[in-house]
Amino acid sequence: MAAGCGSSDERVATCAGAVGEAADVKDAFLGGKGLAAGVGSAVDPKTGLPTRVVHAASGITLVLVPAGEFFMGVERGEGLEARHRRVVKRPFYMGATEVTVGQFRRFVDATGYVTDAESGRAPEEDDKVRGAFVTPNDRVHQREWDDRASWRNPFPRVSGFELREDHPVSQVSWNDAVAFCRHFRLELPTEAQWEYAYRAGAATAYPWGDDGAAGAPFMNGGDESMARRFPRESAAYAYDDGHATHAPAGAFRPNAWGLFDMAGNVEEWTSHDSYLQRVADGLDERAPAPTTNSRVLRGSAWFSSPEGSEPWRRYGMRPTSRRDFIGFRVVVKVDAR
Ligand SMILES: [Ca+2]
Ligand SMILES: [Ca+2]
Repeated sequence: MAAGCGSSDERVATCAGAVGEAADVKDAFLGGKGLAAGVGSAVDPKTGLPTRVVHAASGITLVLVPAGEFFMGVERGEGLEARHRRVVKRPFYMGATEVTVGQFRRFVDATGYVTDAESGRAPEEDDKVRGAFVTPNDRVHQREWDDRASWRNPFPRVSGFELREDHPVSQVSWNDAVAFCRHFRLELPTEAQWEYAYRAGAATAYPWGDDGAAGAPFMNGGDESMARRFPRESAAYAYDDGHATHAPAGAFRPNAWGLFDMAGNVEEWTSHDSYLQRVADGLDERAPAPTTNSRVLRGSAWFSSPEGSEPWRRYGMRPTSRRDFIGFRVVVKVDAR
């Protein structure tokens, strides 16, 4: 619409009409999704959509991720992680942060939803019904089952931990994340959407360049604060980010597209229904039907290092799994052009 606008009176009139039409489409789209333009939002010239929106019912702020293409995976990788071109056909909105405890509480308050960890309806293992695997008080990497654990109490054995409303929600299964999304008419990102958004246009090994260590300011990881709190651990890297376990969402530097905590804090469920399959046609459609009882997690966690937070890393867990290092963020598809 911008090309040629203003070069004659007639064209100005045409362009004004186009602007009005785009605004109507934009408003209808946003309203239909329960979104409103966020404070300080700009307008994306390609779509006419605000670059920053708020989903009123959940309180989630989302940022506009442009359409485009990228190379997914890693050059030296094989099979599922092998480097391949990927097209993201449409822009989408993605949660600026992981879903927080407070946002998840809105869902629970509205629906009375009981998570897998609380109900035990989806056992993790035969003798592990209610609860979740948790971090012991003195170490991180040998988790123990605890039937008290849930999103309300993610670290029942870690003294001194105090849950905050702006912490990322954790101890939520894939089933719980999907229930949250269904209620609010949001979605989990596909693997392609997640990796594309994490890379944020960078063609380097990491979103912040080729030096993994330079990512420390972007993430809450397994730093010296973690090592001090858990005496049987050593820091995964030489840095003090000030947070021994979870950090409040959005506490570190965002990536180039305004997304926080893509590396670190909690790993994030994707919509990908199968760990084994990926869409092979180069497009960003949703994953094929489930073929395994496994779901894909993306991103790294509060015990990870920036070097270990490569964009291509993917992990498989059962849809019933819950951990204190697993959460999620949401996306909204953009249908308006
Ligand atoms: Ca930390
Ligand atoms: Ca994360």
